[in-house]
Amino acid sequence: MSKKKVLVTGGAGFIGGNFVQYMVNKYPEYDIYNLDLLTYAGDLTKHREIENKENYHFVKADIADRNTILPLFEKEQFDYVVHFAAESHVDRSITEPEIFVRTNVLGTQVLLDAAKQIGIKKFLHVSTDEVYGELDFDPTTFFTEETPLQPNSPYSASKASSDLLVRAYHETFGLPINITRCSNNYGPYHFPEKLIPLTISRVLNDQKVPVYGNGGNIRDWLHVHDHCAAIDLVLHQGEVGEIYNVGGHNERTNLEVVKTIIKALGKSEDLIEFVQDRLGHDKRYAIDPTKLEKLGWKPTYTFETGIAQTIQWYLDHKDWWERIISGEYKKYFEKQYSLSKE
Ligand code: NAD
Ligand code: TDX
Repeated sequence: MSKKKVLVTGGAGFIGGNFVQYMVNKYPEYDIYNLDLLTYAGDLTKHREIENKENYHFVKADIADRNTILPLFEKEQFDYVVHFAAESHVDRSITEPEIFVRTNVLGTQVLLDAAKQIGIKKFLHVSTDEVYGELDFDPTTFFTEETPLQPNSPYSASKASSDLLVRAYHETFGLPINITRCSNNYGPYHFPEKLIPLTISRVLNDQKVPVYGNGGNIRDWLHVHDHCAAIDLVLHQGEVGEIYNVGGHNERTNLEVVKTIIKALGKSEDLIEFVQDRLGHDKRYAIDPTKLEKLGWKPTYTFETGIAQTIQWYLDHKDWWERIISGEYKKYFEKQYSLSKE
């Protein structure tokens, strides 16, 4: 019997990269194809330990390039698609929205056409809780799969648009799909433009940490390894056409997150600098994961165990993030933030 072929888009990024490693190691009987354009957020050095394995393959391609994607699907006849590739940073979507529409909306539509053309067994679209908009600070309210879509940033609007296209390909063409919507991920290989790795890397370098507004906005944190297990479960056991929220009841204010990291690294809270708030900054995200739990998912990390593991990982992999925060990232950082003297 021939091996099952799984196409993972965005497998050089943060979550897709962790998922590729998880799948290559867990399923030697599958061929895992990592398709990635290698934008600023893509990096293949993270795959040194798996890159020579027989069941790992890399394809450099743009998901929005129909002339490449359609023939690739015809040639490889993938069984499953797990779609992570996206522009993922909210702040960048505020300064440069256009690329978010091209990659997240058009790119998803090209993949859907390709998947339809070859009769894919399952198209799993990785989305975000940000498509639901924001919650207020009432701790008894949560996003469920029934919460109406009300995206507030160009990023979340582009993700919601892609979700609707995925749903429409299921309704119109019977494409076997799932959509997962997860809360904020953190863990190994998180790109240091995002709050947690940005804080760890800057605190380790005794640099100021920019906190937007008063730091009171709340995010629900999910360790990336728990997210990978959730996607594996939905891919294999998710009911076709269904949406599953992924989150682990780990709500923290941004200020709590930053202070936790500073304390763990034995540094001073004087490193915190309150800066101008993000435009349209969503107040609070919080996921109700009951539907996924009924399918059999349970997170293995609490925020405390997960953040300790993550901080240790950044201490052990300084070479990885130091290389990233030199180069193009430096220019981005200077443009995005104006901080007092470092
Ligand atoms: P990331 O920015 O770290 O990685 C994105 C990857 O996609 C990169 O490797 C990049 O090179 C690739 N890519 C970008 N444009 C491409 C294109 N046109 N063609 C092919 N590849 C392209 O993102 P992430 O944080 O790993 O997020 C992965 C997915 O999960 C995204 O769809 C995001 O919306 C979703 N998500 C992320 C989080 C989070 O907390 N990071 C939470 C919820 C949902
Ligand atoms: O410098 C900062 N200071 C700050 O206070 C940055 C980068 C962020 N923040 C705040 C904004 C948010 O309230 O921290 C919180 C987390 O910010 P990000 O790490 O940028 O994540 P967020 O905007 O919540 O979006 C993330 O989770 C949902 C991912 O980047 C998205 O791809 C995902 O869909």
